Amino acid sequence: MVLPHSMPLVPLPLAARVGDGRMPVSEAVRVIGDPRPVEQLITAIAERTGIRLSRSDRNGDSAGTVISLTIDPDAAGPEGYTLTVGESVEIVGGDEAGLFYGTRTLLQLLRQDDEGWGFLHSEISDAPRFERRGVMLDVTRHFFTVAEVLKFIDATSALKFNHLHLHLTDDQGWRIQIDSWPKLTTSASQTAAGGDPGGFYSKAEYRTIVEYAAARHMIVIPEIDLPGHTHAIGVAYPELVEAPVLNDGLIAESARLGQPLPVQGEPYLGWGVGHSSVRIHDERTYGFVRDVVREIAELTPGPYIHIGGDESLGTPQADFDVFVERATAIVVEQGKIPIAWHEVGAAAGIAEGTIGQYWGKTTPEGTHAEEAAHFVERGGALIMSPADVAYLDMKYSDDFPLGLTWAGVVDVRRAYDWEPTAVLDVPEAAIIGVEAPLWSETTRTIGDVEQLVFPRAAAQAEIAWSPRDAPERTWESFRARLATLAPLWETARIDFHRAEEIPWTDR
Ligand code: TNX
Repeated sequence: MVLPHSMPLVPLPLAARVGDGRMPVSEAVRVIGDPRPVEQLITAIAERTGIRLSRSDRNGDSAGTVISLTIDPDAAGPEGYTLTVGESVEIVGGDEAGLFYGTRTLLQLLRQDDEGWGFLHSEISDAPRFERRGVMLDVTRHFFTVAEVLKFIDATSALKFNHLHLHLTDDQGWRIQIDSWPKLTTSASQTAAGGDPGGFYSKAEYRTIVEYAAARHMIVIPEIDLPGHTHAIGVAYPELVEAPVLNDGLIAESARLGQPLPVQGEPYLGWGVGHSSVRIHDERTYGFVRDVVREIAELTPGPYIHIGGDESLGTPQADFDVFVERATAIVVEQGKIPIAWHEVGAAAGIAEGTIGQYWGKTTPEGTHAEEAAHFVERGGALIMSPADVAYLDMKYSDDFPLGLTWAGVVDVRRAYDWEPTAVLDVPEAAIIGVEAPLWSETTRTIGDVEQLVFPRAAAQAEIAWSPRDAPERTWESFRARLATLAPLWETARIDFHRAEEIPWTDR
């Protein structure tokens, strides 16, 4: 039997020895280092245990039991760290992010037994496999408040995710303030799927999210989905969009779900796709795109802007190609690197260096693999989000109350058992990492979101972070280690799904 606490770590570190002994936690333990990581760690330990450690500056007395936090680029690579728990705790980050990840590992080593709280003795040396480890939150089909997004950042950065992709615009609502086109928020933000209330982030609120994420070493990637998924733009500015194009799939699906069909200029409350498009042969459209991208770029310290590009089913291919070539060029002109869903790779002249996001299946269908490969030919790279394993909005089982099934039914094991470099026929180096998207058609509350995201996001975190060939990179090891996250998620009030596949522990 695998002892539940033999190594309570997810994602699996590069090299780790975790022993049976513990370093007891008490108010006498002092944390030494730079103010921000020290304060973050003290707060997290207090939330979990009720014990508030003291801080002392580096020049202070170093006698007694300490947790020391330092940075030394010679000790570990980017985002890497070393961690030792013995008489004291020493974490050395290769950089600030590495130090942060070392403290996230330490929080997983923090355990309660009959004698109280302690850190498990250990010796760890760690660094990520992929530079990109992302999650996506769709705040459009349903809107989530700033406080809810910050909680989501806490929970996902604890799994060492380093990018948060926000799907900010779609048919059901526009969620970000744009000063040059004010009706996007005064009018097109008010609704959500199923007639639920909408909402939007003011620029100040959006900056709060970006800064909170940055303090946890997460880069926010804003997505403005174009040229399709744009029905809401037409609620505010009818002159920018085409009349809805009703495809057979949309008509059948809407009838099955009892949802209304889109009507030009009126809010769309269903979740059918592929019916909307901006006007591709009207110069006003490009003025709009330029204004939006410029204002979003101003709000974005990170290097990327995502321009969508998925499911433009009613748009003729030649028009689609013209549009995405121009849209990717506008992102570059505003000083950012474009990211786009893989369909955009169909266009010959996308901006050089555009990053593609593959959301086809693990066995690619139709033209998906070719489209993805074209980003690499254009000097870009690929993020892997195969829908049949990495989509967090698929149901865990046929009878799970939340989620969709179009890409499959994805239990935790299925979410864990895939390899990012084995899906497409491109050089391994072109795969920069993994992103796990949560689409919010069926999630009306952040609790619903958490049910779908946790625990499966932990599987994607391990695929993105952990070495491919480590002996513990197995389903049996993962499920035993994953089980130990339950008390951490309980403390953080994360409404995770207690999947039956996992032998959950309570401390
Ligand atoms: C496909 S994935 C979509 C979204 C839906 C999602 C639901 C992608 C790029 N487009 O519009 O929300 O499926 O799983």
